[in-house]
Amino acid sequence: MKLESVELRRIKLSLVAPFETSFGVQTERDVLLLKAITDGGEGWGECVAGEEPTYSSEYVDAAGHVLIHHLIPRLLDRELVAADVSALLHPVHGHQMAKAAVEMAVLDAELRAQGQSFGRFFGAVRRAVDCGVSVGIQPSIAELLQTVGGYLDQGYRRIKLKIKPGWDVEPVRAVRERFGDVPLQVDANTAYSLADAEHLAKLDPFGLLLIEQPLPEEQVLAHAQLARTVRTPICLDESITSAQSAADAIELGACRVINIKPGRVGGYLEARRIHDLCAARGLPVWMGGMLETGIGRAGNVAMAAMPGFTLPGDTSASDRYYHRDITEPFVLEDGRLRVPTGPGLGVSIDAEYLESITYWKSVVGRAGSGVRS
Ligand code: OSB
Ligand code: MG
Repeated sequence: MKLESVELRRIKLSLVAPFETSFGVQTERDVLLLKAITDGGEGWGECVAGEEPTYSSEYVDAAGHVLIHHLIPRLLDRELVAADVSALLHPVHGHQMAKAAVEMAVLDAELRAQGQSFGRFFGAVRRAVDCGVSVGIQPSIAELLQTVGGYLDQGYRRIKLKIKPGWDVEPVRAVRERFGDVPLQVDANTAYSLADAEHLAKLDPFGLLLIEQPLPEEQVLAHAQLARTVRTPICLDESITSAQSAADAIELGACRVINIKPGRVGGYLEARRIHDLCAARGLPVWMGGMLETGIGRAGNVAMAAMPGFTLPGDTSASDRYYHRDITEPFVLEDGRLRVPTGPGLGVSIDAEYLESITYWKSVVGRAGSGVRS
């Protein structure tokens, strides 16, 4: 297959409610989307980088820049398949989210051309995946209980509470008291230090499924040390940026569970390697989320149907994020989302709506005669 050009666009989508984490509050998403134009048809990719470099060092302006100037030019006008992309991009350090977006677009084009779905390509073993929901930090315990109750009424099978110092033990206690033994976990997004070990151990009596990324991303060994004081299983998110870092973290005893986000690790193919590695080591994995539109959600839901994804993911329904998605909406059915079965991502883009929320576009490659923006 030959990649002839890539169309990049930025869209703005308001979130249905503000989403607060230990690193900030988000009220809208500014999403970078890619359309790969190949000699065998088109494919779509979504970049999960946020507007600011607060979850990781990546951010959407930088992702756009590195794609236009350093990544896409290495892929244009040569015979390639999606499996070649990461090796061709290897000389560029880092920028996993940008790399993941272009690999995804090429993979979608390839699978659409073959008439094969992402699910079939990944070896999906279920037609629908169990869904959890990530609940942001709330202004009060009362509002937290109302929000969690609403999601449970909708059928979500697992609740994840965002925590930070000052908002941790009390919200967990309140949710346990009100909602009993609902599957519950927490995510600190790196907000603690090893000195907080005794404090975090106060979460142990609540029988949480896991505590996600309590310490800074580079402090992998400290997570192993934390695990000597805290009995709740530690799950890593930010620290895992590749299959190599996953293997190292497991070997060190830094985590018993891994949150797989294809964007964070450089793409679906590397994410699949992490799934396989964890399956071989007996670690459960689950599909993370980055507030994706229907494009990213389609790929994530397909991958979450692989056998090792034994815990519910942060793969929530479209209406948990957006009033109107850019694809047909993903709808919760009995706490699950159905895995798309059509070719490639298996979703169609609402072109007219997409155009109406696009505020920037650029084409790299033949159709754009170089870089245009
Ligand atoms: O840490 O998992 C995280 C959203 C943005 C950035 C980081 C994270 C999250 C979420 C939301 O928790 C997951 C989702 O519903 O997409
Ligand atoms: Mg997380």
